[in-house]
Order: sequence, then structure tokens, then C-alpha cells
Amino acid sequence: MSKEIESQQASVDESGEQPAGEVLSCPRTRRQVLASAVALTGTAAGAASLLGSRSAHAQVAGLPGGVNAIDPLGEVPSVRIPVAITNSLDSPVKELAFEGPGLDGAQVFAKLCKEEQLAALFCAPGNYTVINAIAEVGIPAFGGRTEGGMCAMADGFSRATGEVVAASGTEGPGFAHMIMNIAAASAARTPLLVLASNASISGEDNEALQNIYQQPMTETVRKYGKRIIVPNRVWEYGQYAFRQLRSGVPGVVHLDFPGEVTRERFADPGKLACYYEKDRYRSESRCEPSAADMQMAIDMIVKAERPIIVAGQGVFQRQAWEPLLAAAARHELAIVGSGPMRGHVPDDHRLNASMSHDAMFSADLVVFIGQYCMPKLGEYRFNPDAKAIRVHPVPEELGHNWPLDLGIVSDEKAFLEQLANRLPARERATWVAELAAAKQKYIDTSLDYYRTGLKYSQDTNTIHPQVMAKEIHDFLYEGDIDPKLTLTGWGGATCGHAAARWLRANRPAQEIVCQYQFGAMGPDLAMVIGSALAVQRGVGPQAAYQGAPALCVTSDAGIGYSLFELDTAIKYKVPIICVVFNNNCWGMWPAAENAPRAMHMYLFQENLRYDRMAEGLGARGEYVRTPEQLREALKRSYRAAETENASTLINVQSLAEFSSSRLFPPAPTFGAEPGVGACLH
Ligand SMILES: Cc1ncc(C[n+]2csc(CCOP(=O)(O)OP(=O)(O)O)c2C)c(N)n1
Ligand SMILES: [Mg+2]
Repeated sequence: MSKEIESQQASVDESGEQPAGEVLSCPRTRRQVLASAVALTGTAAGAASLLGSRSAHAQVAGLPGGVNAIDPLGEVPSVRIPVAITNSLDSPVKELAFEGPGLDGAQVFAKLCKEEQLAALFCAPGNYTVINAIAEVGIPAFGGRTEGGMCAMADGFSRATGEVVAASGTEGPGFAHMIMNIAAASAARTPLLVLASNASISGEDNEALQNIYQQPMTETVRKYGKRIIVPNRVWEYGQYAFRQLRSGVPGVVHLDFPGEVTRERFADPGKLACYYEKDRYRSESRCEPSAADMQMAIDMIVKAERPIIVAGQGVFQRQAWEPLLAAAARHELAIVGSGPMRGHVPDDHRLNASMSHDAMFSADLVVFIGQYCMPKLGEYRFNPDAKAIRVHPVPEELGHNWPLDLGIVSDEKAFLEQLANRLPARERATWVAELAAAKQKYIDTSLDYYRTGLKYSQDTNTIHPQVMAKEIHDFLYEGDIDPKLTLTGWGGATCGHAAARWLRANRPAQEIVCQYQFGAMGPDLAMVIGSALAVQRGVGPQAAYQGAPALCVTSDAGIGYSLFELDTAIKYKVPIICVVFNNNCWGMWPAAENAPRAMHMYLFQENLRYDRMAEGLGARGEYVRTPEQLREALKRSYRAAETENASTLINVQSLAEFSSSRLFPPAPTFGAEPGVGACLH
């Protein structure tokens, strides 16, 4: 047995949770599996029929909790979900009680997570005692292909719901694989609980397997972190974690659980430090605006000619879109949303300025509410001389990056409720007309880009990114489908610019901005699968759209990071349509135009078949080179998603050259911010 497997087996054995042999033994040959099946069925006739039969599928006793089909030799079995997975998902929830043998440290922590209503856990195996305990208490738990992918999935679930989620990986390699997506979650202020370990305190500093100093690795991308070293403080540190996750501006919390902590048993909760309930270790109290601040804000808004509210992520996080829309309607305020999810300011709302970039510059008052990630002057399309109010739950943030005329410490919802109640009714016909005209201009410009792209498509027999994005737009929002129904997410550079211009968010968290602020290529598909799992379960703002398919636009570079999570989507029956913009390259290749010996580093083999790779993972594959083919593929994929929970990868064959503004103008650029196309703040 290898050293690694030996040590992993030891840790699972020690937890007393899981019969190690079946699960962890090395993969067996087909004949060995059959032979053990024979041993279990106990007859030679059974052996002959299993080994020789070409008839109906037989069964073999296999993994605990599942009896799996076994195929006749000579046939290539199809990809399928084993019974062991279905049975495992249907297994009863474990009630945790200190009576009897007591609870181990991992179970104590799982108990706290359950009481805190942790929305979901995403992991690749490792940190075994902790992930097992969390799954066993009935918290929705998902296992997938890479720790990085599962971390992005957790982030996606949270971006779609605002809920606290967890991502876990094994100490060392599993944790290290998560780091890009932990940083992406941190940039997006996702309430993400990162859990890691499977190592021991006793193994520190002596070259033990997989031991690295993990806490310093998240130092700059987290709100709070701790390697728990005193076993009876496991409940207490759970409190620290959730106090941080559920207060103020959310962020990443990172806890490490060495074996000494997870294995310790507690039959008496009195032995645990600070063992008391959540209403005593944290508070739901929220800060109201002071009367003077509120009055000053109202006076400034009433006095302004062209006021605009930037409804940041905090408005989504506090589910404050109703008072926002009420305040806007009452006083005819322009509203624009910002953050890693879109739709808390609906794109189809008459006062929505998300496409009115040309009018934004004439706003004379900007009210930032819950803007977690603050732009600098000039990074948003507002006149630097416009007056600025900022409403934020954390006082230290006020004045950061953007000079203010009024800073207000307040909960976003509390402020908006007061605003909706106290603003006088008012019409601002000129301002509303300016917003509408600017929106029309944006749409006309987009259509110009599309027409240019269509010509390029016809000239090259490939699909230009603007054409891809417009086809998706028409299919999701202009056809038979309810334009509020489908959750989307997008990434990639050349394709991302185009997708961002054409995707719409007509209700809260209908669109996920996968690369928000951090700009990582690659988490897109995994992140959208996580969001789609929230839709599948109808969590939070996704409740009215439960079961709807989700659509991801990603790139050929991006899919390299996430493709295998299609296996995870299919395993959990979550219907995804993944559109891969295949331009045979990293779209930044123009950066090497003057460096001939560097160019190869930017390019892939041409005409790779991501659709076929997806088929190998059990998904449907579609290959398209014309807008008509894309239209038909979208229809087929959506139908399969709706009727069979099937996932599809659509390989949109394009050209590297479209990333060059010299060869195929205009230049692909991200849109002005804030609003549609925003991904930086
Ligand atoms: C993980 C990661 N690696 C590298 C980069 C730098 N980068 C930004 S855009 C880009 C090209 C992206 O190519 P692709 O994702 O295929 O999108 P395309 O432009 O081809 O549509 C690169 C390399 C990045 N942002 N993130
Ligand atoms: Mg590319």
C-alpha cells in the first residue's frame, strides 16, 4: 500500500466512521471485480453466467450502499450514474447527540454548521471526517472532480442566493488547488467557509506527508482564519467563523482541522469551550441611519436634477430590492446594479440605467448603497464633480476610493426602507427620457456590432463572438422562454466581452459575473453549475425558477479549468447548457504580435472538439459553425435540459483572429461601468 493511501486509511479508520477497505482499496481489474461478485453470489454457475453472458446486465455487490449493474464482456458500457450514488443521496440523515459514545470534533463542528443553516458543502474528498460529518447531518453536500472547481461551485451557489457556503479540500494539495477560486470568492465578497485538513498537529515541521502552512496562504484573501489546535475549542472557533460570515460585509473564512481536533470525542458538551447557541454568540442587529444623516440624504436627493442610485452587492445580500424599486418609482430615481451577480436592479425595469452609459455622465448626484468593492473616481462613468453619498454597513469603508459629500453608516435595507417611505412623490420626465434615449443608443450600437460580426461570420464560415452572444440573447429573451427564467453566467475575454453585452438579468441573481473583479479565466462552468444547483433546489431568490436550466458562456481556455465538472453536473442531475467559444487560443494573442518566438505560447491545436470530450463525460455534445446551427443547437439543448435534466456542451467554432482589433475591428472591449457588461467593480 502506498504511503499516502496508508495514511489516508489510517485517518479514516481512526474516525471510526467508515469501513476503509471497500472505499480506499486500489482499483481492481474487471475480472477481480467479477470474481469477488462470484464469491458473494457463491455459485460457479453464477460465475459462468456473469463472465460469459452477453445477455441482460447482471448485478454485483459493490460499494456500501449500492448494488451496481455489471456489463457483459465485449460491450462498451455507457456512462451512467451508479446506484451507489442514488442510494447514498437517499440515505437517512444522522441526528447528532452527545449521549452514548458522544460526538467527535468533526461532528461537533457539523452540528454547529447545521444550526447555522450552512446552505451547502462542495468538496473533493479529503478532510474526510469533516466532510462526512457535514454530509451526514443533512447539509446538502456535493463531491466533484477538483477542489478548485468545487470551490468555484460553492462560490456560484452563494452568488445565486447570498447564502453562506463551504468548500473543502484535503490538507496540502487539495487546499492548494483551491487557491485561485478562494481569491476569486474573496474579490466577490462571497460568504465562503474554506475547510481543510486531514493532517495532524503532530506531523507539523517534520516533513510529514502533505503538510504545508495553509493559514498564511489565505492571509490576504480572507476575513478570518484559524488552524484549530485545541480540540475543545472546536465549537468556539465555529462561532468565530459564522460571526464573521454573517456580519458586516461578507468574505472568506478559513478553518483548518487537524486530526487531533476532529478525532477528539465529547460525551459531555460541558467539556467544550463556549458551548452556547447562535443567538448568544452573534447578533442579527443592524445599524439604522441616524436621523440627521437620513434627512441630509433626502434633502440632497430632492435637490438633485439627475440622481442615480448604484445598488451594490449589499442590496442583493440584504434582499433589499423591493424598497429599492419602491424608492426609485416614487421619486423617479435612476437605478443601476453592481456586483458579482446581476438583476437586483432588473434590466427590464423602466428606471434601470444599466444600458444608459451615455446618460450616466450627466448625473449630478450618485448614491452608492452597499457597494462592497469600490471603484476609484473615473472607473465608473460618473462626472467627478457629481455629488456623492455612500451608504455602507462598515464605517471604515466610507471615503475609500471615492470622495464623498455624505457618508452614512447603515444597513442597506434599513436605509432603503426609510428612503421609500420618506421621499416625496416626484416625476422627472427629462431625466427618464435621457435614460431611455441612452439605452436605445446602447442597443443600436450593439446591433451595429452584431451586423459587423455577422458579415465576418459569413466571410470566414465561423461564428463571431457578437453573433454567438446575440443568438443566445434572442433565444433566451426574445423567443418562447420566459425572459426571467434562465440563470446565466459568463467568462472568457473575447467571448466574455460579447456575452456581457448581450446577456440580461431581469430578476435578482439571474446573471452571474464569473470573473467579477478578480478576472480569473476558468472558474465559469463550475461556478454556473453551483448557481444551477441553487436553482435546482429553489434556494432564496431562485425559488420561483426552481428546476430551470442554466446557461454558461465560457472560452476554450476557460473550459480547460472546469470541463470535468460536467461529470459533477450530470451526477447531480443539474441541467446546464455550456457554450464554449472555441477560437483555438488564449484571446490575448495580440500581445505577442511583436514577439514572433512567443506567439506559440498563446495558441492551441485548432478545431479541438470540446463537444466530444463532453460526450465522454456523459453530456450531450453539439458542434456549430453557423448562426443557424447555433440556433438549432440551443433549442435542442434547452429541450433536453427541460425534459431529461440533460447537460450539453455546444462547441462554437470561431477564429483566433477575431480577437484582433486590427484584423477585425472594432476592438473587443469590456463595457463602460457600472451596468451591463461591468466586471471590474
Ligand atoms: C487564470 C488566468 N490565466 C490567465 C489570465 C490572463 N488572461 C486574461 S484574458 C486571457 C485570454 C483568455 O483566453 P480565453 O479564455 O480563451 O478567451 P478568448 O479571449 O479566447 O475568448 C488571458 C490569458 C487570466 N486572467 N486568468
Ligand atoms: Mg479562447
